[in-house]
Amino acid sequence: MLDALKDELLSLVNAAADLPALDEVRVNALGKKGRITGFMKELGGLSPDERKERGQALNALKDEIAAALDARKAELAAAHMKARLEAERLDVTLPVRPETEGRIHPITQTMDEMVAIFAEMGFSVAEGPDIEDDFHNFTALNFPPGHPARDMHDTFYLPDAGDKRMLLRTHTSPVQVRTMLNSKPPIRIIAPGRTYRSDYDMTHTPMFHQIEGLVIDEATNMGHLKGCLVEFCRAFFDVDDLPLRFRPSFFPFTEPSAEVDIGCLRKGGELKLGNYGDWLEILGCGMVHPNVLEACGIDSTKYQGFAFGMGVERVAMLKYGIPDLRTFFEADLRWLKHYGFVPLDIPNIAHGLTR
Ligand code: 2NM
Repeated sequence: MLDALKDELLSLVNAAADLPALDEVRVNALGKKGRITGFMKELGGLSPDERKERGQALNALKDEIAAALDARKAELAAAHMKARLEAERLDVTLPVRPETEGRIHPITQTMDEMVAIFAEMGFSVAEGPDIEDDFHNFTALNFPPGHPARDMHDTFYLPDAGDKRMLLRTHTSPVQVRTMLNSKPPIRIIAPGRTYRSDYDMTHTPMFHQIEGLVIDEATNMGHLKGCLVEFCRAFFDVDDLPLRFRPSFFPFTEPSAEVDIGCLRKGGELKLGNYGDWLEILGCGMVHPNVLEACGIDSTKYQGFAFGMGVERVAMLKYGIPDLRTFFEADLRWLKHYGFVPLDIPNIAHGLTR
């Protein structure tokens, strides 16, 4: 009688066409109200000898059916996977579809290009938090308490939350501060990222991007600063004889400080970069102030270095002829389609940085 049940259950197992059907077979045989379980429940009414013999036979049947269920389950799972792999087959060697709409934002593209140039010169990329404290954003950078330079930055302060007044970083310099505090010279880093100042008009947005650089070693001097920036500007703007002019300036965190202009020509509303006699301001730089080095745990009698910073939007507008700053942050898809970059065109020195 158990042989007949076994044959019936085995044929049901093998006839199950998919995983849900197989599970139904399992429940009907081995579940709480299953047929084998039903026979198990009847064991209590048998004599000890009968119970022993019948119990062994039922256990053997149960094991055999369970094994058959497992085997069929593996078979069905493999068949299911094979069918899916066939149905969802992809040819990864096909070219990208021409209707692909996604674009890299000009800000991202510009920062990628800058990073590629500085990486080639041996710089590493450093990052830090957008929410900073007074020490990393101002104090360590030689802004004295109450100094007007702090107001100059139109700082966004966060609601007071106890011991430390937090703010949105007004420049990426706190990243350099953190790098100096957490590592030893020689240091050669760039810090690209978002910065915030409470300012909104034709030429200012409350969130904008900066890229800053920092080099520190025992004999780093202003000649190195100049060579580095000349090399960068010529590569970035793709003008071989692009002249640079260093004008004395002031920043709390550098001494001496300079503003850098690049050569240009203004004619009929157009702007051309090159050696034409006119000048356009492009970045700020200087030798890191000894007070900054000391605040960041670096011995200013042994080490010196240079730093520089520039606005990414301004430089992107210049390079790609984008006339209006505010359009960067309007998320207008038609604008992005026009000024954006095709995703697979990733800049690197070998392919050329400009197109
Ligand atoms: C600029 C201009 C000049 C600068 C200085 C530092 C630090 F942390 F080393 F002191 N970081 N960035 C710096 C110097 C930034 O931006 C216009």
